Amino acid sequence: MQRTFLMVKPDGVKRGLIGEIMKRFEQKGFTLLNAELMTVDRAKAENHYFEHQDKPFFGELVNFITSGPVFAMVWEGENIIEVSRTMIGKTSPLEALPGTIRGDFACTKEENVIHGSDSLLSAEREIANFFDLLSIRSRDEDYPYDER
Ligand code: RTP
Ligand code: MG
Repeated sequence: MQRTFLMVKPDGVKRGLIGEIMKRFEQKGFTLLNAELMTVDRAKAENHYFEHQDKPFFGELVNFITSGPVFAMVWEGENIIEVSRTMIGKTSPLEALPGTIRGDFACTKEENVIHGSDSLLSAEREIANFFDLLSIRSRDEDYPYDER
């Protein structure tokens, strides 16, 4: 069982897409462990996207993520990191296929509705950046979260 960090970005929140996006992950059979509507300060945004700190779009990316509330979520499920990335679709609108979240709802590379962790390591790091780890419990009581 894996956990991942998914976040409806400010454009998705403004456009009223939270329900549509949550519905897709619920219908897939994944389990929601925590969620919060929050504004992201610059430190948290820079930490979240630290791997892109030397890219030319880094400043704009941080401006965008801090521009309005995001809906931060922790989900759990079988191979959820890879499967959720498939459900989200490619970064480029030229490559994001219909049926994926970005394919259906985004047409720019910058304002692309949703973020999803891309590896086990980034999932753990991103969850810890946005949530108090003690607030996230597996729904399966027989599988203590701190033994994973
Ligand atoms: P994310 O991290 O947000 O889930 O997106 P991703 O893995 O599909 O894409 P990534 O390469 O990690 O880029 C992170 C976010 O930066 C913005 N971006 N802008 N202007 C550009 O060329 C450019 N490239 C990337 C996008 O918002 C992308 O989601
Ligand atoms: Mg990424």
